[in-house]
Amino acid sequence: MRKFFNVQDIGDLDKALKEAAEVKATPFAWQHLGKNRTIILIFFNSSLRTRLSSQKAAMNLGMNSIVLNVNGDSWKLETEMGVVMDGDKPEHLREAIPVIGSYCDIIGVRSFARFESKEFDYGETILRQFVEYSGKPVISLESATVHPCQAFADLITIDEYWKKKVSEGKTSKKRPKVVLTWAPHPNALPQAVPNSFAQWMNAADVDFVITHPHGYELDPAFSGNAPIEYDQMKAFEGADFIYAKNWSSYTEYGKILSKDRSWTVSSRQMAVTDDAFFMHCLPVRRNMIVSDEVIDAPTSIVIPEAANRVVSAQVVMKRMLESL
Ligand code: SN0
Repeated sequence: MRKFFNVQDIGDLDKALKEAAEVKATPFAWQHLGKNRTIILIFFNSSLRTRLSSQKAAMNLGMNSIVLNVNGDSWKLETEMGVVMDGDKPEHLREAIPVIGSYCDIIGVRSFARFESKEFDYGETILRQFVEYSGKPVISLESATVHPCQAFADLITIDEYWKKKVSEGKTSKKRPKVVLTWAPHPNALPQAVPNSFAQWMNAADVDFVITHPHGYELDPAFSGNAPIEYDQMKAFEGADFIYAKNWSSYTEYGKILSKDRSWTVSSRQMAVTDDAFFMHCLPVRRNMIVSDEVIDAPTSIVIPEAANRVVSAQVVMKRMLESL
């Protein structure tokens, strides 16, 4: 595997889920793969889970990891071509990327959408330069349009909890109903998490519904044919998994169109679900995205979901090491 951006990069999902279960059961069984190998994790933006779970996954595989916080402890990097570098950025990506590539075997990159230009963001301008100039396999650790390590961990979590629900005889459905719901937030957030979640759920064996206020339609390249239900209560009916997330508008790019707190996930909406599990990628703003009551309930699985970030990252790194 040379890159991990989209669901297609992981191939067959059943196979990937089986591999995830093996990695989870015996995390240290592939330490030989990472011996004398190094991953460099580059962060243009803040992180808690991605940084720690990626490092833990690398350690489980016997691999060294180096973390670089651009803007914090390195030179600020220029990302646009053809500019006169007379500002505050002493180094260009064009040199920095091949240098980073020469020090490692795999690269992970976090670079959020900047909302300065839709073309720059949706062209994945930064990530593509890493692919082009590093010569190394590249993992998106949430880039401008996607967060595949999160979506893979979400799929693993849904698979686990659905199997549990089926085995406990708590459902007679063939497939789980999974609902992605927009929820309010004070700031303009990227579409990367909902884009990837939609892309992965469209590829998975689930009934997938998206609900959001008008104007929050995602890029159809990611949302595909998933039904959009503008009535949140209707969307929640009979759901098995509620996946909450805020995002800013894609069509009115980067704009906040609503802060309507009636979209905050609370026991009012959860009451019409089929005793649904609550999910969120974290960090989550309590009582904006979700009420304390819902996130603190036994049906909230945000912590096991975050724990599975190690598993998804490890499967991806393992496959990359195997193909070196
Ligand atoms: C990021 C996002 O894409 O929405 C990362 C999620 C994994 N979230 C934030 O930036 C939240 C920041 C905030 O102010 O709550």
